[in-house]
Amino acid sequence: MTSPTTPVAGSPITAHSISAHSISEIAAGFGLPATGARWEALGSGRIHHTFLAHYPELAPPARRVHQRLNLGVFHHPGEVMENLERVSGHLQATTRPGMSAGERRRRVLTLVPAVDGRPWFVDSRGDWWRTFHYVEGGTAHDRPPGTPWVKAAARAFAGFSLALDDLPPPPLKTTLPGFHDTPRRLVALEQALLEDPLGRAAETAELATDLLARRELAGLIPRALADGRLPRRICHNDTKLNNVLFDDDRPEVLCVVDLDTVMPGTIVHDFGDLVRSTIAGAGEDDMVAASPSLEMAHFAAAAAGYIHARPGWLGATELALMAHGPAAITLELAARFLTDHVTGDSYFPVRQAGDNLRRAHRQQRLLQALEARHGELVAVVEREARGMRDSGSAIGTTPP
Ligand code: GN1
Ligand code: MG
Repeated sequence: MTSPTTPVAGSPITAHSISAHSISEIAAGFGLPATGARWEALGSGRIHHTFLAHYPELAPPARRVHQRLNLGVFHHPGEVMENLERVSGHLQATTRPGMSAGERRRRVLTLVPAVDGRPWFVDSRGDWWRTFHYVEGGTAHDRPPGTPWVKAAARAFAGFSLALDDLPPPPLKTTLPGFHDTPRRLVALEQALLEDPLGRAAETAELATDLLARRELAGLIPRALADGRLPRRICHNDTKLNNVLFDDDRPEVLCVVDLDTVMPGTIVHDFGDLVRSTIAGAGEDDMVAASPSLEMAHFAAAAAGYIHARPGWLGATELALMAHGPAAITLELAARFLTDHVTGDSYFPVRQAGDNLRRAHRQQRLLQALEARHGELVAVVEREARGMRDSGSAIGTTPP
């Protein structure tokens, strides 16, 4: 699907590097008036290139979000778009009855079709573009402004899975096979270290050894999925805090975004990734000398948001594994960052060489902090689940 002119995954593109010609071509592709359009880079996603475009000539003037798909990551963009259309169409149709169409577009990510009716447009360079209505009054936070934002995000991601429970068949396409197969991620790291194409393996040896020693943790969730104890649900699979848009003024989620990895998975990973992205005092790119201190109130808010999204919706194995989710997903991301460092930073864009190594170290420290306080995490999940246990569903302190 890639064209010779498609830059490799992670190559930089800025609002300035988009030519006026491309802007007109893409706007026209979506039936938008290019005259006077102003584009700026939007958000801090690591995968696609996202722009906010102002269209003063629309009546009334409006903003749209244009996104260039990363074909180096998603090799079947048509399947990604098929999933996205189905998911957003289902959410549009089933949630918030009685809401005006305009308001619903602030609550569910809404595609603008291309002039040929398809949900994407391929430009003359072979790049794939899609366009969304802009969620006016919505803000993405890389760090939670406070605990209520974490709880709101947890409720929104849980509600997202619940709302997709009755998505009619066929199953969604698996857009990234093995995305949360943590043992496979460790194997990929081992392989990268063996091949060592850039001679970077030696400097990472201590970190790599530490990560690779955690095979037991890596296999815990995949094993429970494989033997059927852990149910598969339609999950978001990329539940970083900045993948929800909050109301500008309140800790209320307007819209869940970044739907490319919505596919069957487990809530334990979704819960884990939300915790991973909210529990440390600093963000993924901020280096700290020592282990981060953990915001336990954020953990409790995330657990409460998930568990109470609908009474009794989580099963015993889901509850029993919840406290393991953050460590498992943190281990996985540490391995992914480190693998990318060793193989030349082709997946996660870097500003300078070493960024992905630093990110991997940071995730390792978070992982160690999570492990050190595992008992407390279990106690919090148990406390939040107590109401459910009283009503008949059991939760153990060790994985079943
Ligand atoms: C990527 O697209 P974005 O920035 O929300 C990545 C996630 C990582 C995250 C780490 C499809 O998410 O898996 O956890 O970066 N998404 C994909 O920042 O690989
Ligand atoms: Mg994102």
